Amino acid sequence: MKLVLAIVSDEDSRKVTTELNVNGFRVTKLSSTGGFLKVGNTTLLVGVEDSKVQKVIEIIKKNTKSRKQAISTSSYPYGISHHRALEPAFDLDPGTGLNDIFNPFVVEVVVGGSTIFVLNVEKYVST
Ligand code: 2BA
Repeated sequence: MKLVLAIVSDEDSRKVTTELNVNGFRVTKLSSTGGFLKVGNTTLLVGVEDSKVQKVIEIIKKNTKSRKQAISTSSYPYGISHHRALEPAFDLDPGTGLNDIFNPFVVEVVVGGSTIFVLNVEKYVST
């Protein structure tokens, strides 16, 4: 048995859980918060036989979509502005190279449709 742990956006969570239920999968939904953006997302727990893991992943992928989210560099730690995932949307001091030191600027982050982990389950008890 496996535990599929999937982090999805709040916007997609209803659709995903409904589709999983309709296909016979039991789901637990947890409210979670992304460590980077500090905004709410949803963590889904799905306990499933090994042979059905791929089906669960397909349903999650089919019912989630990636989104762009704009954030200000002033709201995350120094140094992260150089990360590959962050593209400046506009620069307050073009050409000076000082922009990310003295002026916060807005960057867009692509938040994936889903982040999925598949864990081995040692024991499953349901009473
Ligand atoms: P957050 O941690 O809020 O991250 C939101 C998005 O910000 C990420 O999207 C990624 O595009 C970007 N990001 C995250 N950390 C970054 C960093 N250090 N530097 C630059 N950009 C960064 P996703 O990768 O699609 O992740 C969406 C959410 O899934 C995350 O929200 C987090 O809650 C969860 N997640 C993703 N990978 C994880 C992992 N390896 N372990 C635990 N949770 C994870």
